Amino acid sequence: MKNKINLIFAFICVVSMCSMKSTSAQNPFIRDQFTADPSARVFNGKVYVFPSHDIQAPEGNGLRKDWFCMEDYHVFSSENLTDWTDHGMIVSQYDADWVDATSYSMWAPDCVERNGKYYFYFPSNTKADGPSGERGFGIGVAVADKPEGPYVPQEKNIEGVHGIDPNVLIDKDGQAYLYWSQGNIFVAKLKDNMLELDSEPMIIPNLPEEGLKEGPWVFERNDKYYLTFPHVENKTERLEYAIGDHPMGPFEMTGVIMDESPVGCWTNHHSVIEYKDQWYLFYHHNDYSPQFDKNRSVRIDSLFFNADGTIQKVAPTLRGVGVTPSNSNIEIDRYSAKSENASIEFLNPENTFDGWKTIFEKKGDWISYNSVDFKKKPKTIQVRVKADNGGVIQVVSDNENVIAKIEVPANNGWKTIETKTLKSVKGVHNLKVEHISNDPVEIDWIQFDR
Ligand code: FUB
Repeated sequence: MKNKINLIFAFICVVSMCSMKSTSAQNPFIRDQFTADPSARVFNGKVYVFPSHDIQAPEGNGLRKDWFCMEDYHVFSSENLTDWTDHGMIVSQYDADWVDATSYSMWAPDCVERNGKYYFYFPSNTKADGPSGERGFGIGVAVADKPEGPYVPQEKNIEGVHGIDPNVLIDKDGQAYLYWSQGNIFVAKLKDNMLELDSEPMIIPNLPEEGLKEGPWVFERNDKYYLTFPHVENKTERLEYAIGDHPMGPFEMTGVIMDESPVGCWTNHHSVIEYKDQWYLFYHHNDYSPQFDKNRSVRIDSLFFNADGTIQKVAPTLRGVGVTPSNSNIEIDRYSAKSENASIEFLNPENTFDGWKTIFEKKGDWISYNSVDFKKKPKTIQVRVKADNGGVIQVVSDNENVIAKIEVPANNGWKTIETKTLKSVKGVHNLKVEHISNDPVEIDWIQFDR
């Protein structure tokens, strides 16, 4: 009996050690590691995100310092798109017999559910002497009983598939299709076992001929099939789409979902899901690594369709999606809008994962942050702030009530100031933080009733 109790205790400890919770309704939404190529899926009423896991090339093994470097995958889940759980590492390059474990090339994956099993598709460089005997990028599958794993990789990669960026669509009639890229975008039917091709790979025609195409993501809505993919039309990737009446096409090029990164992040890679009656675009940007665009971070924004089924272009935001509880850190640097002179900088450029701060240089600077959820009327506000000469800021709600005025004493370091609120608010509100004094003020976060 005692042994049984010890075993249960050990199991609970292992499970809780493997799952880390963090709150972020803002972009980027994974805050402690680089993540890219987010494939989002809805399983059992929750959103699961299967991203690539960018790292910096380890020293001493001859890897290029200026290239993608990925050793393993984690999976993340959320019910509200605000609180994210990291379920830990699910597959690494050392787990699959066919993977060249010196290549660090675990690029963009995908995962689908069929008959209660979870099929995780991932590309990597193959071993010269591996089970398939072929070199180059192959795509393998790992299978689990739960989205969080444990996943068991198949011994061989999928025969007949050479390339990267797997994506799987299971159509309404139960037929599964595998899409991938290698210069062009390919499609083939999958057998019911989800592990083997059931048709010859076909290049999808009628897509742009010039410029790299990769990262296919196919979804169905109102009997139309959307083939979405990153494409280099000019200098860097932008997200484009084509529409067809069948999973294998023909598809007709229709438009752009997201323009090129304004700061030159070379890749973008995305997925599209509907969750709780809202469509979302998951994509990536190099938020935590502005100097090196192969260390990326995943983001979410809402996506909307026009009445004719075309997709409205998505403007990337820092605010992201979901509501932010009023009693959590409200990172106003992940703003909804700001005045021209309000600026954002890293708190600590040496460790960008520490996050950002808002800088108000002049009187009248402001920043707004939407969808803060006041479950209770707040009595106090806390602000982490820095102001060498002191200053005053105020927080205004969307009905123009000044909720709080915060007098910041002169100080030369970060301080958390607490002040009583002036007006009560309840429910979900958009907030505006305004600088109403003359000297510079820097803000890390605000919070109510800490
Ligand atoms: O993450 C490595 C590669 O960069 C992906 O496979 C591509 O889609 C691009 O995002």
